[in-house]
Amino acid sequence: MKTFKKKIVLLGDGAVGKTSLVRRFVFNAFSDEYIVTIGANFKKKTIEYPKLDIQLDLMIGDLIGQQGFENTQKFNMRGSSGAFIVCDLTRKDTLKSLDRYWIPLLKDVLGSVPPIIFLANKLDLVSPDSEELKFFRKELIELCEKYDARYYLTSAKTGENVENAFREIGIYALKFEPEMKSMDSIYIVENEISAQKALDIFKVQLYMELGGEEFVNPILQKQISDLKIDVRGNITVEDLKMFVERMREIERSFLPEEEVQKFYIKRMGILSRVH
Ligand code: G3D
Ligand code: MG
Repeated sequence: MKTFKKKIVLLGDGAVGKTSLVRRFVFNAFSDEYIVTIGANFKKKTIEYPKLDIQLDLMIGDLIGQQGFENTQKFNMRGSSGAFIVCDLTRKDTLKSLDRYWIPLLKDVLGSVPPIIFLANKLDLVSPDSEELKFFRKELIELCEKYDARYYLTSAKTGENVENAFREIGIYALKFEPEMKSMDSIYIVENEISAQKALDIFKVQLYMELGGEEFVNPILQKQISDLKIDVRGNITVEDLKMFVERMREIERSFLPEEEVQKFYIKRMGILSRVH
């Protein structure tokens, strides 16, 4: 049996059920031995396709809690060969961001639109003949035509269609090779940026400069909580200044001074654009 390895991501508004879908798929059908945490939000699961005589190690990225952090999202999408774009059947507004926000972002990062499956989740909460369901079906059919995609109505709660959807995206992912663009060519720093955007850029720079989320996230988390920065609410220029100073001190403990200064100057440059 030949083994392949692919990465996919789940995208969509907060609370549509991304984490629950991953949990349902990864923890339900296999024992814990198959679960390896790759990064903070990545899970791995092996899918077997006996008829094709292959198995697929699927890396599943759940872009949790990063709404508004566009560059972090782009960083996490890199190298993906497929995407689930998830909406919530109980909230019509969750359909809006699907093609307006998520698909352009995917295209930006991967060079072209990868195989997509739309998931309309929380099927257990809507009745089969409801208006909502009719509305969603109609919208989803249109989206699928536009992007040559498929859709599933799922429930992370009952498990309905969850495994089917993952098995299917796995097959599509085998056929797609993402472009590996450098992060510098992916993110653009405008002349005037918000404080949140600056923090988002700092995060991605740290990922690239210090080597990945697994190492960087705990460091970041600690500084953000020590400095009492409210990442979901109001980030101030003062917060960012403290953050930049602090990162300089931290980096001094493991990087040569030359590197430390280079990063510091880069961050101060970003900071000067915050309005
Ligand atoms: P997210 O990762 O997209 O942000 P979560 O979403 O997986 O954290 O789910 C958000 C909430 O929706 C959770 O409820 C979760 O239990 C619920 N949920 C997810 N999928 C389903 C589903 O298919 N059916 C139902 N009934 N609920 C679902 P809480 O209350 O924990 O915030
Ligand atoms: Mg989540």
